[in-house]
Formats: sequence, C-alpha cells, structure tokens
Amino acid sequence: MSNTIKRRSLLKLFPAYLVAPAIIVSTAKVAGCAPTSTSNAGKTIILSTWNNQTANNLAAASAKNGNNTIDSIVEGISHVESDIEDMSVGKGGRPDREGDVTLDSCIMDHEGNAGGVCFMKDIEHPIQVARDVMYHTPHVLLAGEGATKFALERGHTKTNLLTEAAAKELEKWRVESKYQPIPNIEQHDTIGMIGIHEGKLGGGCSTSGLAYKMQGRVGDSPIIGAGLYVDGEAGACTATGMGEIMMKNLSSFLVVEFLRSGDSPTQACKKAVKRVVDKIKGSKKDQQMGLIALDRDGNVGGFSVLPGFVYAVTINGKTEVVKADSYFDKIEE
Ligand code: SD4
Repeated sequence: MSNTIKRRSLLKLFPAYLVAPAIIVSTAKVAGCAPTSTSNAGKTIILSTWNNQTANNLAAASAKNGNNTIDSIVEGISHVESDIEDMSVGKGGRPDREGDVTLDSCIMDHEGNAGGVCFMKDIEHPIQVARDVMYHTPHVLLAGEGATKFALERGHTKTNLLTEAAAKELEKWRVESKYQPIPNIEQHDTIGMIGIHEGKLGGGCSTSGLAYKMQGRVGDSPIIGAGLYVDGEAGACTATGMGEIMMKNLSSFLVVEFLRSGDSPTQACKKAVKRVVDKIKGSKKDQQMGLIALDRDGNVGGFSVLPGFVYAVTINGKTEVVKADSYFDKIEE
C-alpha cells in the first residue's frame, strides 16, 4: 500500500489537519490576521491551500532571488504539479472515469491580467501554460485540444500524466463506480496560491479536478472569479473544494469585493462561505469549500464550510500551517 493510499485511509477516519505532518496553529495566532493591521505591508507573503509548505517555501525563495510575484507563484505551483504523491494536481492526478487525467489551472496578476487552461491533457505544467495564455494571447481561457496544442507551440512536451497508482485506484473505483466525492478526501489537495511581493499581488491555481469526474467536467480552478481572483486595489482570494459551489457563487470574486469594502480576509471568507451554505439545497454537509484571502496590506485569513481545511502561510520566509475556522464544527450530523 502506498503512502498516499495509507494517508487517504487515515483521512477517512480523521480530518486532514490531524494527520498533516506539520505544526498547525489556529487562525488567530497568524501574524497579520487583525482586520486593520498594516504590519505586513512591504513583506513578502505567500499563502496556499492545504499543507503545501514546500510549494510556499519555493515560491518565497524564488521571490527572494529576484523573481516577481507571478513567476514565484508559478515556481511554487509547478513543484506540486510534478509531485506524483499529490493525486489532485498535475502528473499523478486522479483521472476522469474514462481514465484520462485532465488538468485545469488559472493565474491572475496585480493589474488584472488573467489566463487559464481547462480540460487539458498530456501537459505536466498547466500553471505555466496559463501564464503563457495570460501574457502571449489575447484570450483568457483555452480548453482541451486547443490548450494542449498551444502548450506544445510554447515549447512544452507531451507527458503521460496517468501514474500506475492512479490507474490502480481507478480500477478499484470502477468496481462500484459510485460517484460521491468525500469532503477533504476526493476534494483534497488542489493548490491555490496567492501572494504579495514588492507590493504586487498575484495568484494561481492548479488541479486535476474531482476524481472520476464525467469526461469534460471542468471545475472552478481555471475560472477567474470562481477558483481565483486578484485585484491590486483590494486583495486576492483562491478556493478549493467542490468546484460547482464556487462556480455558482463566484466565491473568489465575492471575497475580493468584501475586502474592497473593508472586511478583514477572515471575515470576507466567512461571509462568502455563508453565502454558499445558505444556497446549498439538501444536505449542507456534503460539500467542502475552503477559501484563503490576502488583502493589499498583507493581512491574511481563511474559512471553510466544513472542518478539516488547512492552509500554509509564509511571511518573510517563515512558514506555518493554519487550521481554518469553519461554518460547521463537525462533518457528521
Ligand atoms: C474542482 N476545486 O475541480 C476543484 C477540486 C479541488 O482539492 O479543489 N480539490 O472542483
């Protein structure tokens, strides 16, 4: 049994933050959470969904080495895309029910430029292709074969994204073919990263989407306003979880609008979570959504629908994993 599967089995019993091999601090202890504090202004800050400490550290190191916010974020996310132990992003990601790994990603800078790819096959680094869409095309989103073709034109090479471990899991899943994404497990590990460096905000998001999704399904992660939104005048937000609920509510955009009107990042995420919960019909505990946000003064925060959501925060080279507060205290009824 691989480590990943062991970890997944553990996650079925315990929320993610209980098995994450990291120091977890509560939201309140994170420097910069105070709504009106400007103590982080001028610092380099990187935030990412889930326990993506290595990605944060790589992004922060890249910024220290002179790269801008966007290129630093791309470096951090690219690491996760190549990590086959992460079965929700890039190479090694869980496939759709036909056995194809299809990737979604987007990126947005301080000035409001944006790019993305969705339903893209055979390319290991969707975040880099998203950056190319942003800077080298007049468009925002390329899909499917067009995205792969563009990536090849930009110098990417074809890669087999389906690993043996993911193929074996698919075979097991096909025995029952029950499509019931489990909060914090099936919906776990997508990387959304936002940051500020030299006063410039930016963000990126990358995922293989929900495991065993219908062929052609695209979630929130490549959709500007749903999985990611950045506005240099207000702040940045990115999301993880069941993409359909972020898409119906444009949750990342909404959080940035709350930041614009003066809410702290935690308060803004909490209000956007409440909006989603109020609108869910049926059981409100079937779907996880985790949001993280950063305002233009460098204050950070996060909030989720269900417990179990954590995020990594790096402020001036020091990384911590933070357990987000959630709307519900328990997953079970
Ligand atoms: C999606 N939001 O495709 C993504 C899944 C995710 O951690 O966040 N997984 O809906």
